Amino acid sequence: MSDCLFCKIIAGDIPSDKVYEDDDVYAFRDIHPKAPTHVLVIPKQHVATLSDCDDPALLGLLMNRVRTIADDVLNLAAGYRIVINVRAGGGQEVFHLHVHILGGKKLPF
Ligand code: DGP
Repeated sequence: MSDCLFCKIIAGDIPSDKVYEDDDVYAFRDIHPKAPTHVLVIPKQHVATLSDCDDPALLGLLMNRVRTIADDVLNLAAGYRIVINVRAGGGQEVFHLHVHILGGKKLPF
């Protein structure tokens, strides 16, 4: 989608600190980290919000990649948190589905 910030990051039109990429997903460090490790995992297919995605295969693939990236790429062996903000009321600011991975310290509830 031409006016989507995260689609522009995937395309390389906006620079990002990439940690992982394959045919289906792209992962990069959040520009405003809320933890020592804060990475966003996004599907390459443009989906605006979780509520817009009625595709079990895509959501399963996304979660599978999240665990692979957290455990095998970021080595968050002590544990981590995943967050998906849904729509403005849920705190979503960028309308391209993304999973936050937060870790690198003991996280408060
Ligand atoms: P959310 O509130 O769930 O929509 O989270 C959006 C996140 O995206 C927020 O934590 C900041 C991050 N972000 C926004 N713009 C950029 C950018 O240009 N580059 C990077 N790396 N992260 C961004």
